[in-house]
Amino acid sequence: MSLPSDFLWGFATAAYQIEGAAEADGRGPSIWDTFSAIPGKIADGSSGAVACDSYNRTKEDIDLLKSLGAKAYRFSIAWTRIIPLGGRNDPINQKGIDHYVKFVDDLLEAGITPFITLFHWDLPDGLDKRYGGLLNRTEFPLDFENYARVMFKAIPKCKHWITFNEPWCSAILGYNSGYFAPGHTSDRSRSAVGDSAREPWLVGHNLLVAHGRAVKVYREEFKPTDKGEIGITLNGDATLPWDPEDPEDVEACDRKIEFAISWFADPIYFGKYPDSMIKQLGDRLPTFTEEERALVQGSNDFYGMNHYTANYIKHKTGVPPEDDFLGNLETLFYNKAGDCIGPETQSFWLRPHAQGFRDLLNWLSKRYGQPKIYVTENGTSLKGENDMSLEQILEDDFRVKYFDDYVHAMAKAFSEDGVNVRGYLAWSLMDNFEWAEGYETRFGVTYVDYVNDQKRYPKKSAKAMKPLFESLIKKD
Ligand code: PNW
Repeated sequence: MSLPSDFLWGFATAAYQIEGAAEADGRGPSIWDTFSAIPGKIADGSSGAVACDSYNRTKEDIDLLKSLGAKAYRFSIAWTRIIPLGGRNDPINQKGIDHYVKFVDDLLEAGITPFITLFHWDLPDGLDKRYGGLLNRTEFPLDFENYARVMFKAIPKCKHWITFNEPWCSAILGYNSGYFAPGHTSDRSRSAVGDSAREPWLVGHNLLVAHGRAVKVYREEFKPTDKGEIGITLNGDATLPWDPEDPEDVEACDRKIEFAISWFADPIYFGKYPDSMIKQLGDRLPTFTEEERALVQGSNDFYGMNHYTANYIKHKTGVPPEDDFLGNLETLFYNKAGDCIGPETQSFWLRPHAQGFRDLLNWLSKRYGQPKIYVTENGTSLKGENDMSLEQILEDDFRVKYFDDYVHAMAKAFSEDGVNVRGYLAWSLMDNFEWAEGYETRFGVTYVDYVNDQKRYPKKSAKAMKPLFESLIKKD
């Protein structure tokens, strides 16, 4: 079992989750600033206004990465720092650009390869107010294209670009459950703005087209000289049948992955939506115009894979349209025989099951013709971590085991199954604003003391990463 000698490993974060400094240097508000301010939306009533204060601690963060031996770092750019109002005719904020240019210079100086995510959910609020943000099929892709071009031009030294992080989350959690910004949902108990049955599919479509536009710009205007690569990051859980004897449960396992991953990956690799989605959603799923299809098909230089957990899948029949985003099935942590998929964590949706990672890597590789894969997120929260003493927190054996199991599963996928996985970014470099869960759920390999000056303390899992990868990566 091994990984190739040029394998890139490191850690990942996202702007709104770590930067803080919400008012600094001309930053504009994003939909997450607006959403966090609404009482009841964030578990602990918090926001990303201060977070880990990483905007002001770039040196400290780079020193941390260096001390952990990281070869790569994935972070996102806050669009609101670059174009505070968001649009293609709105003013550009040079101070925001300068910040990220310097950050990349400093990373490279430290020998760390940057992976930049252009959009990790913090849409400029101005665009949401002006034309409905991600719902706008004509304006949004053009404004994203413009912002992407500004960044490609500013940072030619970055060789790994990710357009969107987890469009599934923006579409479903933002426009179906309302659990994420901008909080659209038809659920009357959760404020009932928007149309959960239709909006998510339009948002997904618009994100795909915006991705395609940015990729076209990169390939035509920058890639020939900069020689970098660009792709999208998709989230997806592994699936196992609730009853392995029931062909409908077995079939539902693929359908679940299609509704999470193939929703985006099929148009990107094949130029069309999966049949299972067309069948279930009918005319609620937009159809590609010829121009849109041409933009989207073939638009990945690599596949960015975010992966955390697995579920047992039980098929269903006849669900109402507002509840069908999973693909007419139930996701469970127990199977028919009563086996449990994995131990509890602090996140209701996450239970470790490393074999699922290997299986899903194989599933992706087979369906999409062995694309180059970067694992752009993988990690876990830990049950009750927020209530432990610092001493206990720093001994996070549960997380050490999670990474050990998952990274070994990935190394087997590479060396025994022939999956072309070339990089791995653990989520996350440090504890941070865990969206609707606030600060009580911690995903960091580094503990952040939010009460005492955001001080960072690497946990055992942070220090375990270098020896883990060194034991697997082949020497030249
Ligand atoms: C990812 N779910 O999000 C994100 O890319 C990160 O920003 C985030 O901090 C990390 O995973 C840990 O949650 C997800 O509810 C958030 O299924 C929620 C879900 C999945 C992924």
